[in-house]
Amino acid sequence: MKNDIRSVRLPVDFFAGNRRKLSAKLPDNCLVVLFAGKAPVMSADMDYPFFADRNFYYLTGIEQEESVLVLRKEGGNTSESLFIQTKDPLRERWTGRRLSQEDASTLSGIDSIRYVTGLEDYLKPFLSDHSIPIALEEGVKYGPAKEFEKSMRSISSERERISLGPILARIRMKKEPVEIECIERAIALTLEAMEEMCAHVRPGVTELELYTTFDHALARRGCLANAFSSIFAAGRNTLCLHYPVPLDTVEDGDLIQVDVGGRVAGLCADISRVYPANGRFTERQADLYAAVRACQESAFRTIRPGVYLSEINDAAKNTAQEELTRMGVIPGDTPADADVTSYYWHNVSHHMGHDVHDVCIRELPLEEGMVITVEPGIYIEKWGFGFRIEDDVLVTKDGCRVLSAFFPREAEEVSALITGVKGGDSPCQTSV
Ligand SMILES: [Mn+2]
Repeated sequence: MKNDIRSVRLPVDFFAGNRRKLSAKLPDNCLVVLFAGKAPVMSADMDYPFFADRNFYYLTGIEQEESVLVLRKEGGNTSESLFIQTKDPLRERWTGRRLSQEDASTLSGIDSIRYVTGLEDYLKPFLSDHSIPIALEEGVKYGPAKEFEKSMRSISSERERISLGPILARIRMKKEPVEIECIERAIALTLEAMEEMCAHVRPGVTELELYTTFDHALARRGCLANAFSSIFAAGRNTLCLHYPVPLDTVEDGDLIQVDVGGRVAGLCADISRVYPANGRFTERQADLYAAVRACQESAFRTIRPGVYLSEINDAAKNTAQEELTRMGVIPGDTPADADVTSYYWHNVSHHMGHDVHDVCIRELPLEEGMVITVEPGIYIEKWGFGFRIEDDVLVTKDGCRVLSAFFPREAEEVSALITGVKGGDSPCQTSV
């Protein structure tokens, strides 16, 4: 296997650097309190698997439940404290090893590691002084961050609160080179698994076999938490964008929409392809394929620093309108007929990073070093199918670089991948 990602981690300097970036954007005298979170209850005594808040991970490199980061900026200096669960041999017998203070310090680069049982006492003097602004995550839907926000609102309405979300979104939008390397690695991982899965595509296979083949290929390479739940949808199911339960059988003549992403050191990939079950596109399918690819090329041509996500979307949507008119799907003789939104269901781009739909401020223009997806989709209900083709791009000084360009994307290449007739090598380069 080319890509074993079990030991890939972001370096401790990365997390320390992120804390410095945040601190530089905060006013003096403020206190940051940020929670890793807690696994939500599924039912009875079952929890969902725990997944640390991405802002928390971005600042600490720690993924352990109930951890809390406290930063105190005073006189231009910022002191850092990380609170973690206490060691508990009985609990650890059930739920696995907890980090020691030394582990937590090594992973995060934070010297002061304390136990979360002491958090309340530690915060008391700061919280009783209402002149200290509190920086926190607002609008979190559940868990300790929500409880903390509620208590901050109730104990003092006059205290200044600083919302960390928008500040961290601005920082996270611009990727460090080490993050881009991990994203490239996640893309390579995804495409290796996609290639393995493609060997199973044929009429009569189930969506489930393709789904599990893909996820198994990721897991074997050490990726146990995908960027998101893999989407495998055949035939009419392609008309459901986030098709959730892949149990149907693939029929001869069907298209199969695949929308998948691996994750490396927390960073995501997000790639979509569409495959003909029997290896051959029908004329109509090929026509739509050319249309969606044309939309994608319009988007690629638009991307450069200074451009807004809405402009990329306008470019792709205009091409969709032209292509739908060319195909005769939109008659184009009245403005009402020409309503492209009946076929163009979603935006073409989103930022991608530690979250697959990464935090961002959509009103800010693109800058060099940002990573976005380009995923135009056209869905034609009366034809019984529709699809998107999705690649991930890095914004460069004067345009963009398609990070997933090395993987088969043209109609003939895609067909060749299914029929096994190779049109050439598809090397999966890795660089981390
Ligand atoms: Mn996407």
